[in-house]
Amino acid sequence: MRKQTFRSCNLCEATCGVVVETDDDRVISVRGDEDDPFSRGYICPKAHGLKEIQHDPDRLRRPIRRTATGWQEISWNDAYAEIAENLRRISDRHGANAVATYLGNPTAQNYGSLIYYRVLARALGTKVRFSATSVDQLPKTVSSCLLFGKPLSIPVPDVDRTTYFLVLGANPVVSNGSLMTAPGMPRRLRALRARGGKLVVVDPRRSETAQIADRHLPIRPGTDALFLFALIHVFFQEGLVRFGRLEGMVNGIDKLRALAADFPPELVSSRTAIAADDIRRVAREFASASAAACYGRIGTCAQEFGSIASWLVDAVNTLTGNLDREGGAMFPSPAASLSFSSKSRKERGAPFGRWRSRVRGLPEFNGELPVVALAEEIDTPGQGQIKALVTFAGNPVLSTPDGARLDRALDKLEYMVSIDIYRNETTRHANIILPTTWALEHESYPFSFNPLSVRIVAKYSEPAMAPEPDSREDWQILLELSAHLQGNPQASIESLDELVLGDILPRAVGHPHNFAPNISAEQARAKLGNAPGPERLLDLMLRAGAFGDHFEDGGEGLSLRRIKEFRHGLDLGPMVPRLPGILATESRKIELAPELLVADAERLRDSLARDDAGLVLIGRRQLRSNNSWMHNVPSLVKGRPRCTLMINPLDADRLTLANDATARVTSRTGSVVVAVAVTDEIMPGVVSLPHGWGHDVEGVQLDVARRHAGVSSNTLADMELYDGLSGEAAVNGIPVSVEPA
Ligand SMILES: Nc1nc2c(c(=O)[nH]1)N[C@H]1C(S)=C(S)[C@@H](COP(=O)(O)OP(=O)(O)OC[C@H]3O[C@@H](n4cnc5c(=O)[nH]c(N)nc54)[C@H](O)[C@@H]3O)O[C@H]1N2
Ligand SMILES: Nc1nc2c(c(=O)[nH]1)N[C@H]1C(S)=C(S)[C@@H](COP(=O)(O)OP(=O)(O)OC[C@H]3O[C@@H](n4cnc5c(=O)[nH]c(N)nc54)[C@H](O)[C@@H]3O)O[C@H]1N2
Ligand code: SF4
Ligand SMILES: [Mo]
Repeated sequence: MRKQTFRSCNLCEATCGVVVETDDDRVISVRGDEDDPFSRGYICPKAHGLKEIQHDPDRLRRPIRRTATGWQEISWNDAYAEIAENLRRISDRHGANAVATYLGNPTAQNYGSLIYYRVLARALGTKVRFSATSVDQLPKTVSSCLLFGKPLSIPVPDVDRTTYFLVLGANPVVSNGSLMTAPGMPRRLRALRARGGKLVVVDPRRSETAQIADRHLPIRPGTDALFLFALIHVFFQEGLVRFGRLEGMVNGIDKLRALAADFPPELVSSRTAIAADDIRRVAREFASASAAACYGRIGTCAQEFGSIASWLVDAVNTLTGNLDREGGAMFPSPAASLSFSSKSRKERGAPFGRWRSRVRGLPEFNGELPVVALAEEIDTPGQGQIKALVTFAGNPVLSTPDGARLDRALDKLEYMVSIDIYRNETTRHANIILPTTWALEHESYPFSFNPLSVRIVAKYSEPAMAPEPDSREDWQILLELSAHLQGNPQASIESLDELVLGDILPRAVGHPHNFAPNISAEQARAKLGNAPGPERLLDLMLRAGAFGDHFEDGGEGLSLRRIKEFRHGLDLGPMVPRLPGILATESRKIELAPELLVADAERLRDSLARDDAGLVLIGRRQLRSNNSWMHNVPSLVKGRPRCTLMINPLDADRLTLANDATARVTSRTGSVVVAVAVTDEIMPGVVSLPHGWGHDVEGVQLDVARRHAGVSSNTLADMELYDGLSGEAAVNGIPVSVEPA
């Protein structure tokens, strides 16, 4: 039977509304939903991947086990039993921390994964956990924690109302926005300019976003912190500091002024490659704009000074009174989240460095180690060595530094399990792969992205089709596997899920600080029904949330039932101010000069003396890629090969490299041979290679991707290169040499 389902695309953070047309279990088409109030019809080419992945013959549908004679399908129960036996054996012999976990990016797209992953982590009892966070937004979470008290209190640019948008190290025209959920970025940026606003892009490459900007300032990779300090220097020097309504909410102003005094534009200009006059001009324009927002993303995070740059982005917004104001950078108000109070609870210090990694002593943050420590924790013998690994929706072999070393390290594991829909460069090392249902087969809600969304929205996506027989959703796998690990394989999903609900409920209602103070956990429980799974938790989060019905019968507020009525999504308006309630620092103030960051500025000062003779490598996202894992979708890889090395004509001439020639690119860790694209898009001294390619390896089941293999830029990324404070991998600014191949 033909039907239309209205959903949010779950492939990136933009959450575009899509109309999925199906005929029973065939997907006929995926198109943009004109009636989605948030995205208004916008989609990107990746959305078609929703259809093609559904029908991809390479996608896994049953658990498979690696044997001496190849991969074999096995039953769910046999798979769970074997995994539990092996992980328990290893943990009994070597301790629970010999079993590590790695959580990949798509888990953020699936609220069931995120919530139920905690159950698995608890069942494993390990503290050795990694994720894609430390090649992504870790510095931003660290700085947010230090400035505002919570890792996820991340200011988001109010792109629809700003009049001056200063973008560093982000390419939202291609990435569609990150830590800024705003579907249809190209349209929103055009609208900004149409209303007389300005877009200024700071990027070593004239990116697709820079191409539609009023001004593009090419910057030497890794020097954003210097540029930002210079802006702050000018704010203080020229009397441009204005706190506005933030007056009285800010600590550390004098300390920041003193630090910025060391970084005048004239001093940082040669290192950043940005003229001092340009820096002063941006500072004046930013400070005098009616509403300005400074925003940094991967280029400011996944680099050597990621934490300082992330801090200073917020400092620039704060010093000019643009934090928490319309058109500035604001704290979103999620309709559904696991925080159930309007006022944040005071935190006692940052959850940072409470313990360290075994081999190099890298600090944990929020219970997680940086991924630059993963391979060495596996391949370095000794007490506490990782012997087993569970990966969940991650492909660290292609997505994290020195993928080749990690690839070899995975071979040394005693046991590995992957929860994943493909047998790819990482999961081919697993002993067992457990596949989850594909997005269209289960419901979804952009739970991770409500707290980063430029408008207050709520949209539930119903499944577009029934799951295939004998398949499992992520949350079911996580619960069932946990039950096996705990030696209780017979436990019912209902009883297991009751425990999950029982964990969350008492925090959600019944306390004076809750949105729903007057209802008890028991009363709320009775109103939530008996069907286990993430939907029930979503109902709880919506009802007990800021906009919820608070379990009042006939109440106007949100509940799952209510948002299901809005099939195209519900829009509750733009972001609203949240200060000071959202502050969770001990002082209940914005900490503009936290000690850890101030101390790290010493490292930045030393960098001023560096000579910048050699070439450095940066990354680049592409519209038809999604990190490493959508290259098996034929419509996304057709056409000319895209895994090319961009190089400036001046450098190409010097190295006698013509357009389309092949070059060997070498870093401390490895080398790749790749076709060259000579273009003045990229500044001299910098080369750019997209990540997520390099599919031509034995043992993967990726027929299309293998034929469009490309090379992995993370062969060149180095685990010795990281942000000195947070441990975030510096996959941008890698010293390389390039020669004709
Ligand atoms: N050089 C360089 N490296 C980078 C970056 C960069 O800019 N430059 N960017 C970094 C960033 S920001 C990120 S987020 C990371 C990503 O790092 P990872 O998350 O480790 O890698 P992905 O390529 O996103 O791989 C996602 C995996 O999830 C699987 N998957 C997809 N959908 C599902 C699902 O529904 N269920 C399950 N169980 N599995 C699924 C895919 O098959 C794939 O194995 O890469 C980082 N690496
Ligand atoms: N099409 C597509 N969309 C995606 C993804 C994808 O793979 N493909 N991935 C998704 C994910 S997981 C994420 S995290 C987001 C990322 O979203 P973005 O951060 O917007 O995406 P990037 O293209 O990585 O943009 C980084 C920019 O930083 C520049 N850059 C590199 N080094 C430096 C530096 O040192 N300083 C400055 N100022 N700039 C620098 C690069 O040239 C590049 O233009 O995108 C998401 N959306
Ligand atoms: S921009 Fe992101 S959410 Fe929108 S259609 Fe493309 S992949 Fe999907
Ligand atoms: Mo990411």
